[in-house]
Amino acid sequence: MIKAPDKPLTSLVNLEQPLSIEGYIEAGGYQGAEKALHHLSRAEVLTLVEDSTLKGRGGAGFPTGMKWKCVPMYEPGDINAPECKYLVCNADEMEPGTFKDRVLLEGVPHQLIEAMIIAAYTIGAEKAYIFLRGEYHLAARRLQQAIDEAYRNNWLGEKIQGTDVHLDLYLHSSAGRYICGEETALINALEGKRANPRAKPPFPQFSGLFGKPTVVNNVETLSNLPHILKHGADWFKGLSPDSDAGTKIYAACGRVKTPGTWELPMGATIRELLYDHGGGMLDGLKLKGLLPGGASTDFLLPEHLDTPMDFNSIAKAGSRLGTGGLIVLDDHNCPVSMVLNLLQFFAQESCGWCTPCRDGTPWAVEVLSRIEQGQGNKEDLDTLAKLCDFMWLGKTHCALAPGAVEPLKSALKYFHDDFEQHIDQGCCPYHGGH
Ligand code: L3W
Repeated sequence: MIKAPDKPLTSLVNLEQPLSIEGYIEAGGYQGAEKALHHLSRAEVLTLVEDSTLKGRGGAGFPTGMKWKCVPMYEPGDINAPECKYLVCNADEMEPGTFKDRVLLEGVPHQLIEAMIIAAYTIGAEKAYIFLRGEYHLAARRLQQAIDEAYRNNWLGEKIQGTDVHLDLYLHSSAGRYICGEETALINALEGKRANPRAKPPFPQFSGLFGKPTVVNNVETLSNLPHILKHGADWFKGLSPDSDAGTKIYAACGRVKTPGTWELPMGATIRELLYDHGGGMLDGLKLKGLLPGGASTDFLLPEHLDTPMDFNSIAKAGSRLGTGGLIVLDDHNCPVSMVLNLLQFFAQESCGWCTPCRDGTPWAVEVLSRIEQGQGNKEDLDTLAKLCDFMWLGKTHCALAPGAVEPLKSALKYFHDDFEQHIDQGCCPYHGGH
């Protein structure tokens, strides 16, 4: 009888030396894939994943089963069937303040490969790609080593473990742009094109890589699959007391005592993360605000500390769970300077396709720089508010500019006095000007 782990994603993580395929199998690895390939039909695996209510962990929280269900399925011999379908793992982890997938990529690469076998089998893909952040060199080495081991042990390639299932898995290291984390930009990059996002619809499940049905899932999302297969949908739902099932790899960074990552039941509160795991603020500093899920989320305040870190609760508090990586702002750090720093990142990473993003993000940088240097005026605050509207959802080609707006808009709301003080005092009250 296998004991079901309460931290399934990270229980086999070893960042010094990840398990070889033999070690992973000895620890119960590849049993989920074995069950799927030998004992369950594609439709049964899909039902299991739908029943688990697993939601995407890359930032948007889209239900995984629903995404897979969109992929057209064909009977053998159907002349309308595309000659190829693809599975892509989005491992382009570049969101500022987000380093959760890295733990899984470096610490337990076989878990991801097993997960991809299960996902590819379910959607009927025979080719799969891991699109990896360019700077993740150690992860690249460890993943390639694990892929080679999986081929040697017939967990990849032809007739996997004596079945009719075939899967080729390729590792692709990104040339290094944040926008490649957007699934359609990622697909363009894989095709060797400039990484501009495509218009959606069509969603990749219908027309993705090389125009074929393609599923793109995040590393953490996929890594849940072996465990759901092994222990079932009810076990997965029971991991969390919350409406969102499973665990979540949360993180905290900023001036906290012990920054890091922790796998906890979905719905752990911000307070638990920050104080029980992150050790609280460094001595002498007070919490002023935080971004709950990477740089492209709205600020929350100390009054939100008891909010559960799940999709609905964080949305009700006025932000997004995003990647679950807290970026903490303390009372000795200038919020204007922090938002300027984030906007500089987004301006640099804009693909330049649509006007609101191409022109709006550098414009916001210009205005924020002026305010931070003590050369701003009251009209600049109106300009920033107008820019937030100009770059909002529905007016842009993809989510990059609206993501950039989230910390800016919420900083203007919550830290308005700080903006005013810069203007009134003619310098940064935190840094005393430049
Ligand atoms: C079929 C529909 N499929 C949506 C699918 C869609 C995609 C998934 C989520 O951005 C966010 C972004 C970042 N029929 C569908 C459908 N889908 N409607 O569901 O789609 P979407 O458009 O809601 O989001 P997205 O474009 O995937 C993700 C935010 O995450 N973020 C950034 C994370 C960054 C990383 C990283 O560093 N790699 O994870 C943090 O919050 O701003 O808003 O698959 O096809 N009707």
